[in-house]
Amino acid sequence: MTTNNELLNNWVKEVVSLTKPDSIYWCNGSNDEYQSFVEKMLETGDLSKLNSETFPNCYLHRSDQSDVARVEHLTFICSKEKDDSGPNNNWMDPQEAHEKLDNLFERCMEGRTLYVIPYCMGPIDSKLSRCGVEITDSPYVVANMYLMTRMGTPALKRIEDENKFVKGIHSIGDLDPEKRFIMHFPEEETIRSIGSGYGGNALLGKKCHALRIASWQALKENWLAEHMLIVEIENPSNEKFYIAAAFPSACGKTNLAMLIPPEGYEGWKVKTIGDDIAWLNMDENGQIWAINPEAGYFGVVPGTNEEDNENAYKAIQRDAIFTNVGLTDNNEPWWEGRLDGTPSIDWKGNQLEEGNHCAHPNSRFTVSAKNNPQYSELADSPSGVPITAIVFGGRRSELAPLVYEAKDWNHGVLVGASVGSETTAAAAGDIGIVRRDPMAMKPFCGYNFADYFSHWLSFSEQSDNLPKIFHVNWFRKNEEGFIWPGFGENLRVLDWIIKRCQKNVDAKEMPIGFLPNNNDINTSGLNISEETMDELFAINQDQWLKEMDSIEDFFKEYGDRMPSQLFDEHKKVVDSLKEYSSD
Ligand code: SAT
Ligand code: MN
Repeated sequence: MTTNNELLNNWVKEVVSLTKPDSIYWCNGSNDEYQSFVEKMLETGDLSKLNSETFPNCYLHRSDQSDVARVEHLTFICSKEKDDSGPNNNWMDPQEAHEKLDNLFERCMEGRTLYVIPYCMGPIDSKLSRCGVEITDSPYVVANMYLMTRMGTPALKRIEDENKFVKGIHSIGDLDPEKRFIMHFPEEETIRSIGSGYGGNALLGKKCHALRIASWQALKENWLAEHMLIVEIENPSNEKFYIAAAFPSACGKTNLAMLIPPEGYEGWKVKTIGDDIAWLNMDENGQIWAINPEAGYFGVVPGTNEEDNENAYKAIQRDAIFTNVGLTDNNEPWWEGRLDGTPSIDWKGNQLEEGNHCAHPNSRFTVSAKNNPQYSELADSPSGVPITAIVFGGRRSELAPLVYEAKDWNHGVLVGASVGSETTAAAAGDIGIVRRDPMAMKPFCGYNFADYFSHWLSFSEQSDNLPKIFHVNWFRKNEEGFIWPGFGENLRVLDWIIKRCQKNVDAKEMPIGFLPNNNDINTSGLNISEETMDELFAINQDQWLKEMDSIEDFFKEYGDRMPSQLFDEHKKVVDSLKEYSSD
């Protein structure tokens, strides 16, 4: 044992006696250790080495073919009271869940090594950070946790000082989808996951800890754990702004966080604080500060290229683990959207056949945040960064305009709570169906959404210094496809958002919120006509009234626990939509 901490030792002993591993290894988090894990996996075939001239220190992992995404139907919140988990979660009685899992975990590590990974979500020296320990039998998980979190000796030291940590037990089991479960016990601050090696199911620091368990803790302790990127934007006057933005999985959070200013925006600088998760805390002046609890990116590979998102592309040229991509004829990773290279082998390891995907649509890269050319040093700042604006968004081919601003915080909570998005490959299930995904937290809120909305609303009573709230939609379509060019051009929209926060520009008051006045979105240098901009901002009264009906139906699923303020906000929008005519 490498710790004197009794709590940790006793827990590890307990897990050992249940799972019966052949050996136990405590991770120290060093680079040598990472390399030794890589070597081990190269031997077992868990990893293969990619072209070391063009992709130095990069590896390919092929997962089991049934294990390529999160599995929401097998993910449970096992709170003592069913209602605390809410209609937004699957629930199981904690005792029943533990019994079920004890059976599945029994002897599951026979013949394997049990790895103990102490980790810290957030900068090691930040009081906003929280620690956890993940026990796993997967070397792939250890290697990914090395890239994604601050793990090893410094985290263990903090755990010993605090005598407190979130407990995560993971085993790949026998990868049988019938015996796959991702269970959370919020009152025990415990996570138990078996049967999957996929990121969100197995890297327990990420969605399981930093969102599901942390959101529960945040409710009790008056902060917020959110599915948000954090981006730093400096304008030519050297003023800095920090924007936190929530979009569902695979809707471009990583790209927005790593945005490259387009032509005409010389003098602007963009840096990344985080690409997936933000922990938001209010200070004594009512200002919200955010930290990124993670230290690396687990990003969608397809679509990554040097034209659309050069930073992401550069970040994965070295020291990256690729999961479920294809291969070129010269052993480079290949994916749909790569601009060069000849695809040859698909993600399953077979000769690529016409009509098949080369990379899996949810293939991922894992890479340290420090590989990002625009990495912000402030990602390591213990106090975090002060948030200027909060942005919500979804993937909507119709309805939602390019951008609008909520009228105030409570209306902004309605806007966030109403987010709808077309489903993507990040979760198992049908793709392209609109579903409600409040604050992009549907798969990740560890408690009842009704309580979550109340918690969000409570901030307006505590501060009059809160960020402004906006909604964006990069994905509106016409007959020709996506109307807005997206990627770096999205800075044009953030530019307007910042001007609104600085009170530098007026806006049109519409039933759904404030919309930019004509020509206030800078489109100079963009090949986009005024008519097309009008299309991007068109508000269709009928469609919006239907949308508001569907939002109300969704809210009603949450019954009496729902805060009445949210219905008041909803009614205000509906009343004003009824008065509004599109022509
Ligand atoms: O859940 S993951 O973190 O693996 C990916 C995602 O859906 O955001
Ligand atoms: Mn995510």
